[in-house]
Amino acid sequence: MARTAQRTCPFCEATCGVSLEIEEDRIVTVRGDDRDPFSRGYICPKAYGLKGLYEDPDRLRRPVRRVGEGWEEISWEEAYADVARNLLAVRDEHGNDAIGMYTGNPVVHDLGSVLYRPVLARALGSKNLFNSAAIDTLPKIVQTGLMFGRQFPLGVPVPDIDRTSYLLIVGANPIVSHGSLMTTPDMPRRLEEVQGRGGRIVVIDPRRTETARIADEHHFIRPGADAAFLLSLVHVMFAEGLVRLQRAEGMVEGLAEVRAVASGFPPEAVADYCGISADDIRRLAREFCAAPSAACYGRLGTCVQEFGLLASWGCDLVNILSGNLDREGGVMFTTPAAPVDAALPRGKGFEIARWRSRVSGQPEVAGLIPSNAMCEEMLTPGPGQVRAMILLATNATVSAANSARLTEAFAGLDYLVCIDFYINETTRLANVILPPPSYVEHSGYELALYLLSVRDVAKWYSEAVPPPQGAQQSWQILLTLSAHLLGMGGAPLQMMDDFVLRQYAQAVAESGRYPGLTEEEIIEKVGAGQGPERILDMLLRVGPYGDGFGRKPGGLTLQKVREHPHGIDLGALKPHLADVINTVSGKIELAPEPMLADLSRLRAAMAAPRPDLVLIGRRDLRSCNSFMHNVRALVKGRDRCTLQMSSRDAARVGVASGDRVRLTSRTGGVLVPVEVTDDLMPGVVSLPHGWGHDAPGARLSVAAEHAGVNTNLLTDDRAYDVATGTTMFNGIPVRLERAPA
Ligand SMILES: Nc1nc2c(c(=O)[nH]1)N[C@H]1C(S)=C(S)[C@@H](COP(=O)(O)OP(=O)(O)OC[C@H]3O[C@@H](n4cnc5c(=O)[nH]c(N)nc54)[C@H](O)[C@@H]3O)O[C@H]1N2
Ligand SMILES: Nc1nc2c(c(=O)[nH]1)N[C@H]1C(S)=C(S)[C@@H](COP(=O)(O)OP(=O)(O)OC[C@H]3O[C@@H](n4cnc5c(=O)[nH]c(N)nc54)[C@H](O)[C@@H]3O)O[C@H]1N2
Ligand code: SF4
Ligand SMILES: [Mo]
Repeated sequence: MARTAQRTCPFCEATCGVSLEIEEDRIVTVRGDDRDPFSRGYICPKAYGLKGLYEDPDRLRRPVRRVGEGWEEISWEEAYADVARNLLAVRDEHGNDAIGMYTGNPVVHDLGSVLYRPVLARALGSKNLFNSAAIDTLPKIVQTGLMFGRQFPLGVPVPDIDRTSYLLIVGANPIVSHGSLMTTPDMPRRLEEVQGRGGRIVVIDPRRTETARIADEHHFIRPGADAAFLLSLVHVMFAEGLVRLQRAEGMVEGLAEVRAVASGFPPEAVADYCGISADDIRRLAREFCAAPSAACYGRLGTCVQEFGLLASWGCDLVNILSGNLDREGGVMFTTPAAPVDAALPRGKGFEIARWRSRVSGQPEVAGLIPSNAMCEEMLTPGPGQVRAMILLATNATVSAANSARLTEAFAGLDYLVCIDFYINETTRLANVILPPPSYVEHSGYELALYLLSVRDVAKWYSEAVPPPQGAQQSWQILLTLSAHLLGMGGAPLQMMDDFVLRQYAQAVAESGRYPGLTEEEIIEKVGAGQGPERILDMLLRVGPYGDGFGRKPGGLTLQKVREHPHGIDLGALKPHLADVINTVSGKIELAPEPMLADLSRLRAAMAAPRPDLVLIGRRDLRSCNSFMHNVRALVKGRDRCTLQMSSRDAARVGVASGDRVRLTSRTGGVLVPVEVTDDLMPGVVSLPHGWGHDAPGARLSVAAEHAGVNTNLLTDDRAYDVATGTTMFNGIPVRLERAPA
């Protein structure tokens, strides 16, 4: 008997609704869910990966332990005992900081990991916590934290894409990535609708991207020059009297400082450095300010580069000073149905560098150490050296900078445990791998992504297919490890879980959202159960649309959300600036000290000689970072792991499409085929990340046939945005030569 199951697609941040047709426990079809009010039936080819991953014979179903060059399957009891014994031994001998943890990108889609990773982090009590947000988002975390005083991501304003009349996209490629820090299903159609309403889309990118192709206007920019470009827009806004604060009127601090800074960035002074003419910069500033509503949106191109903090700052200065903050069609703060901040400690302001990393003194940000410091923390001997790691859903030796050194570091650990379902380039180095079931085998809610959603929505999905007998869901894995680290390895999981629920309930009660709401009342009303559902129910009920535990009859509960398997639309973004601002001054801080302090570095770079050739990244519609290349339907066809370069650079080096070149940087080299295209700015070459599936000992039979090369052999753990410690994935100086025949 065929049945259908609905869920959201977990392969990017867009949260498209998917409808799966299932017979017995076989997935027959994967379709866009036409009844999902948010995604309106749209899906991209990656959604098919739900079936591909589920069926993949290479995917682990049971824990494995490394024995010599091979692996043995072990029971969950044995696996937990092995991990506990070894981690505790490291901790007993070397202290808490000797165990590090690194959390990768897929965790954001797994409610169990979102809610129970913090439990494990607390149980570890280590300073060495790393995270893929510390790879792709630190500048945004710091910038919005300092300006708006909110913990990430609650202070990130998202473009109101459904109502905007002008979208300035700086260093993002939403036609392919489908958006990031802007949860937007059905992205291609939503962008088309901007233009359909008579709006304009302008793209600033060193590559003429798929988004640039559909845009009204595209300008190449030299990698890393965005901060100067954006400050120059601000310059024009002041110089021409275009500054209008609108909703932010009376709510800003530091306007005079920003004016003084911007006065140093007239278009004529930045044009050559950026590669955009002074006339164009002036015109763009005027058009942005003249539009009825406009949003400046920057993503990876403005974050993982030399001046990530300043570029992220520049984007929001443009938004605020043009009167587009908190404006319909501008950039707005969300009102998520399940507000995680209800369970966070309340305090004013945002601090960075409450401690620094041991070896190179990288600043702590939101409890995390920048990921580029991970290598040196493992490799540098001395008290506090990381000797064991927990890797949760990351293929770090492919996704983080300086892969060769990172591989050496992981291989040299006393113990490595990976929570992952593939034996890939990274997990092959593990002692034990603990596999959660595949996506279709668990239930969930896109808690984290709905915090950044361009409409307020709520959608719960149930398991589409039952997990195999004895499988452990992520939350169970994380909670069991936490119990062992807390010396409660023998305790029943229910007891541990009740304890976790109580902690969340206590935080919610103390948040004061509902005076009189106590921890006891919450615990009683969420009822019996286990795992993430009780915590989610609690957050929904205290959220802006919730039933307030009976105080707002008819409001949302998890039960009510469950009754709408296609999802519930809770409307467009709503202005509420005053509720969001949480700085110590109570105002938007336009000119925080870390930004001002970093300007001298920018000025020095503007005056310095420039490298002849720099490397940037590239995303592909059918890849999701590194982990879907073992799904045949998503890798067949022509080789995507090519080095794109302009015809001018190709002529200079004397290469043509199809030739192999040797590309080298400070850290390493790769041999890669060239693809000549005038979509690249001269002086810039582009290689996608997530490839290089030829590592010995990995078990990815399909991916190995399309191995490609690992671009992070070239990226450099010592090249980072100094203000935040963020790895520069874009703008790495490289050399190019023809490969010997
Ligand atoms: N040069 C360069 N490098 C980059 C980037 C770039 O633009 N350029 N982008 C960076 C960015 S933005 C990011 S976010 C990172 C991403 O890098 P990572 O966070 O390392 O993500 P993936 O490479 O996708 O690897 C995900 C891992 O999680 C496993 N996995 C998948 N789903 C699950 C699950 O549900 N549970 C568990 N436990 N495991 C799962 C997969 O098998 C795989 O091992 O890469 C970064 N690396
Ligand atoms: N299909 C697909 N979708 C994905 C992913 C994927 O791997 N595949 N990954 C997901 C993840 S983890 C993330 S974080 C998001 C990222 O989402 P996006 O940021 O939209 O994705 P990118 O393709 O990295 O876009 C960055 C753009 O910046 C440009 N760029 C590089 N350097 C500079 C610079 O110095 N200045 C400017 N202005 N531009 C520059 C690049 O050419 C590129 O077009 O995508 C998510 N969605
Ligand atoms: S756009 Fe993203 S969420 Fe939507 S189907 Fe594609 S990968 Fe999945
Ligand atoms: Mo990312």
